[in-house]
Amino acid sequence: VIIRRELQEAIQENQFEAYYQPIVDASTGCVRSVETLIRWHHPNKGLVSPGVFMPIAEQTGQIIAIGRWVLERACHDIAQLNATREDPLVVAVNISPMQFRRSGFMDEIKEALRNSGLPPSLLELEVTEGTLMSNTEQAVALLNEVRDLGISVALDDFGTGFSSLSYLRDLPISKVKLDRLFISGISRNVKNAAIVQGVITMAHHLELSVVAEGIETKEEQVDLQQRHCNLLQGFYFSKPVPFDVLKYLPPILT
Ligand code: G
Ligand code: G
Ligand code: NA
Ligand code: MN
Repeated sequence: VIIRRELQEAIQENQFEAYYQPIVDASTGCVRSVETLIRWHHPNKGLVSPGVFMPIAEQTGQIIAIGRWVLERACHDIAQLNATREDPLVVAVNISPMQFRRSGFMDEIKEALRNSGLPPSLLELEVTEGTLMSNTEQAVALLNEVRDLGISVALDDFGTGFSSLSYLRDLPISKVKLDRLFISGISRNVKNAAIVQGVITMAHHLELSVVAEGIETKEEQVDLQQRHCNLLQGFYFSKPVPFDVLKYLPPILT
């Protein structure tokens, strides 16, 4: 098992690495943004998935230090990459529930932007329904503050948690990320297709853009394009890659 001490060492000895997964414009294949996904190079166990250690870090509170590291790293990397690009990339960072609820969170964001020089309009926060559920009033206030800074917010894993349609109506978000649970094999599953089409139509009427996660095949890409989904993400275009690989990815992925 992974224990607190190992995570403490990981934090102190810089065993984490930020990977980035491209998100493309559905109609052009242009890479518009990247989602930051943390990886842990464990000294003996090799690469450990965040699905394994992030829940533990959330319990121990170590998520705060790890989350701050990710935010700093992601802003720094993408600001650096943007200096070499014509069209700047947006960088999306996953925010855990505890991170989001903590009082120092806004200051951490401002600090990361200041340190990196990344414009706020190029930062996007990914939060899940669960993160917003616990304290809606406080969540709305914080999301407003984030938006006032010019940072955008995406509702992640949409449809898998305790989805509430009032979130789509009331929260100052700009994007909905459809969980890959609904995308996988969409052309053979009429129920998934119905849900996906419904969410896309509804989101567009609410002036939200839609990202389909977990695109793994050409068939899924074409299906989502035909449904006018705005953005696509998944192994079909690229797996999450280290920064040194991201730098050399082609600007269009089709
Ligand atoms: O990349 P993937 O297996 O590898 O990620 C597994 C889970 O870990 C996903 O739910 C993802 O949102 C989460 N995750 C990955 N990186 C981060 C991060 O930097 N912060 C938070 N809070 N979660 C992350
Ligand atoms: O919870 P969140 O949506 O942040 O998690 C993203 C997770 O999805 C990461 O673990 C990432 O590696 C994974 N992922 C990204 N694209 C694909 C895909 O096309 N197929 C599968 N199976 N997983 C994917
Ligand atoms: Na995410
Ligand atoms: Mn997701």
